[in-house]
Amino acid sequence: MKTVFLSDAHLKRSTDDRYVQLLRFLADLREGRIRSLVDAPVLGREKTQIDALYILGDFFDFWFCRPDAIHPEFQPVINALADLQKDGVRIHLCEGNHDFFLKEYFKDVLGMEVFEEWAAVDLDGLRVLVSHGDTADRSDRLYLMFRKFLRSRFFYAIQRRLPASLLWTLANMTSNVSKNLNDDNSEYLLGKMLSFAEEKWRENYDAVILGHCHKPLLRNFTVAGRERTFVTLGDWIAHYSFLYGEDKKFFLSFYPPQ
Ligand SMILES: [Mn+2]
Repeated sequence: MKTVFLSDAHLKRSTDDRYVQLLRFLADLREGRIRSLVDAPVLGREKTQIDALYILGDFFDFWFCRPDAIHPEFQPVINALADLQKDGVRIHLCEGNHDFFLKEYFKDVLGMEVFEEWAAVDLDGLRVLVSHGDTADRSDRLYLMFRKFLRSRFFYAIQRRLPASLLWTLANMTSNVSKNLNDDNSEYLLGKMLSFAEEKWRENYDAVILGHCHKPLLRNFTVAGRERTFVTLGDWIAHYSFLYGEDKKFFLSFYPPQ
């Protein structure tokens, strides 16, 4: 099983650098090119056709779209995902704190897999937990309540009654004022995520893969005689990072920007 994981592209405008780089990356995946340390020296081959792509949240900077009203800026990247899917790559999307209500389009229309918070995946016999990670800090009750409200039927009904163009404008405004993760904040989050992973080792997971904190990190631990892997995927804003998994091994990689 050859798998690529990424998160936190926060796509907004198709002319943004992160968006352009990501489209190039997806086109490379289609060609079987993974341009980074992953390829030739490590695995000894030139082409790597992947089996699955996991997008672990905040892929879009906002997502208030209906099957009949997709934000035009998102169409190029949606086409790129659909192309990969046509080639036989299974696309899995986890919702993030910026993009939710994804099922209606990605699952019901495009037939991709969508999960709202987390999923347990079997990768070559490894038990892997994948999630955006915004719920890893269980002590942040206020955030968890707000999250619940945003995903409630009530909020769903409200946003369905507003014209899509108005929602996009509002979403754009709120995402512009929402503060960026600073270093302290992201260190704190990382600590919470590691504790979350330790809990999961006790539930016999072999790997925990999260997004959200925007730090690219891979650490291996031996717990109860077994190797466990903890990964935070980084982002496509500053790092262009992704994780490649094959045959029970994980490689944290960086896409060379052009
Ligand atoms: Mn996030």
